Amino acid sequence: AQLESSLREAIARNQLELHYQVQVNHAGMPVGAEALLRWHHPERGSIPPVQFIPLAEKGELIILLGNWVLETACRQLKEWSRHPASAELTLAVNISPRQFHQADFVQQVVETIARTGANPARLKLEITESMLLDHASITISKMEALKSRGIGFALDDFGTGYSSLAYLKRLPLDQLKIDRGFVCGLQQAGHDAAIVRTILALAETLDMAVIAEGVETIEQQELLASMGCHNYQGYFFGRPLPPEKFVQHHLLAE
Ligand code: G
Ligand code: G
Ligand code: MN
Ligand code: NA
Repeated sequence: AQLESSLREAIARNQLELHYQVQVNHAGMPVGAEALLRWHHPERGSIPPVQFIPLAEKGELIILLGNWVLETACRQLKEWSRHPASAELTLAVNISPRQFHQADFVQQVVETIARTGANPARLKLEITESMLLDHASITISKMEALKSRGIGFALDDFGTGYSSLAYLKRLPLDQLKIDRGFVCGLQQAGHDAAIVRTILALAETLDMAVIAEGVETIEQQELLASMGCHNYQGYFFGRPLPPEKFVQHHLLAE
């Protein structure tokens, strides 16, 4: 409860910030970013999202937080659109289940895009398997309403949940994100390499793009490339960075 009231304050007092982690293509060129929330607490320093997002998700606070994230991300997209080096980047935003299941979620997204002038074709919403299990037909119609306006969808942490293939086929997804747990285990004996191959084959069948998360070494990147995965995100390519550093480090270098 203590944390909850200070989180409310954090939103009001500008203690929140989005950091951006680069996503690269086969040539290592930046093609997009994932927005990741950071909280700079005046006394407690930097509080990682795992310590406050699950808490916010228990109540209405996640709606406030989610709207702040969406608004900030869309403003960032608008800002990037002004400069040739960043104009083509896509921006992935994590959407919590509770936020997605709000009756006016589609309207919120559409209004935020209109208000900020962001290009919807550059916005990607990251959802997770767990939120797809209930209310299938409403979920699909919401996704389709947003897709018809150009917004993309990525399925985060893919492989860790329980989506049936039949269900996955019905969803208008653009991209599967291979969970970093599988990338981490790629070089060890075990099933992770086989799972990654299966995800890649599945994505091809369903005509979805794939990105591997949590790529930390060149060996992992090369293995993934040899399996046919050509988009990557992870510390090997860059940590999440505040907006100015993201541009300096990834777009203005060389
Ligand atoms: O940035 P970090 O690796 O610490 O993120 C930890 C977790 O918090 C991840 O599961 C990530 O998806 C989640 N997360 C980070 N930023 C956001 C956000 O803006 N909204 C939501 N709903 N989750 C986020
Ligand atoms: O659940 P989600 O995929 O949204 O979480 C992304 C989280 O993964 C972020 O908190 C980010 O900081 C973290 N992350 C990004 N790249 C790497 C990586 O290469 N290794 C590890 N261990 N974590 C990473
Ligand atoms: Mn994510
Ligand atoms: Na993930």
